[in-house]
Amino acid sequence: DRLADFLRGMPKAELHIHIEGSLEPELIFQMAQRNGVSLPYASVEALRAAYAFTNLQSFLDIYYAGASVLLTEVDFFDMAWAYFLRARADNVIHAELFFDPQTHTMRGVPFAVVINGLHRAVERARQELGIRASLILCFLRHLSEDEALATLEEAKPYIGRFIGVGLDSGELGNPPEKFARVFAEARRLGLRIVAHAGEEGPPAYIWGALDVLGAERIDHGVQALKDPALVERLVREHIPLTVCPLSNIKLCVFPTLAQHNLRELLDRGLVATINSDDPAYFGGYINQNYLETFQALQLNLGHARRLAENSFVASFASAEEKCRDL
Ligand code: ES4
Ligand code: ZN
Repeated sequence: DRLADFLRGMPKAELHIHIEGSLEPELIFQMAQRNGVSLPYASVEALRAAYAFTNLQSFLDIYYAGASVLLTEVDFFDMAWAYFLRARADNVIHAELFFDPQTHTMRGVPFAVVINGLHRAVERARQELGIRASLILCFLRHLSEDEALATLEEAKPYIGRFIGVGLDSGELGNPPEKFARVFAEARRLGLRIVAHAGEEGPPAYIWGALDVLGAERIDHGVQALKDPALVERLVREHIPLTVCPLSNIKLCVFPTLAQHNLRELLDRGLVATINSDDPAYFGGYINQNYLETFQALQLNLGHARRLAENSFVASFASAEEKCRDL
């Protein structure tokens, strides 16, 4: 229909995409074969069949297994390039990609291999696809703060190749306060700050992300509605939420898409955006997230314009770039 065509065609920004979560099963098997990595799944179909999650941790176990095939700079380039081709098809003109260096350095893959491969894809996406992209380094919150600090040290020679830092992986039991020192150092370096908070965790984790980490944007944040004082703060300070509807359903954060709170987030004046999170695992890229959410929540053309506008407002593009996007 006309609204669906409008959603597909409208220029948009994607602000919450884990590049390792864009690795499709076909590419996982291709890389396993060429790198001589053995997988605990017999086929693409067997791997896809394992994508039945009950919560965040049940997903993360398979997500880290999938990432184990990434060994060379070409692997990281190919993964990101495949994402950029999908992004172009969805009319994404600006993308901020999360990457998890610790998932790779822990396996002996040098930080330089990871960032150089991703950076080459970012450069080529700008030149050949007209997509403006940048990288955000995420610390794994199930690991220690000392390990995050060591990762930030390793990243310092490449500080020009990423724009900010984030915090991802298992949220419950790993509050923002655990990472106060590493985020203080990141702020001192002039990096932009985001954090996953309020996906499965309580509103207190969103407060912590803002007050302790200095987060400028909250990834997910859907639990904010449980705390009216927090909602007031997020609205007053225009703190964006990067919401990922299909992810929330696959990880059982909401029972069904019709019960998702995106419409209410928008109605309350929050700067909410729609994103794909881990599209290879959650059943769709960004346009699929828009289309299914609009259908389930009966959203309209006004919501579409607002969400696209929010995606550019919430981005880390420069003021001049935003002016052109809007
Ligand atoms: C993630 Cl959905 C989600 N939540 C937290 N950490 C993640 N890493 C990749 N996907
Ligand atoms: Zn995420």
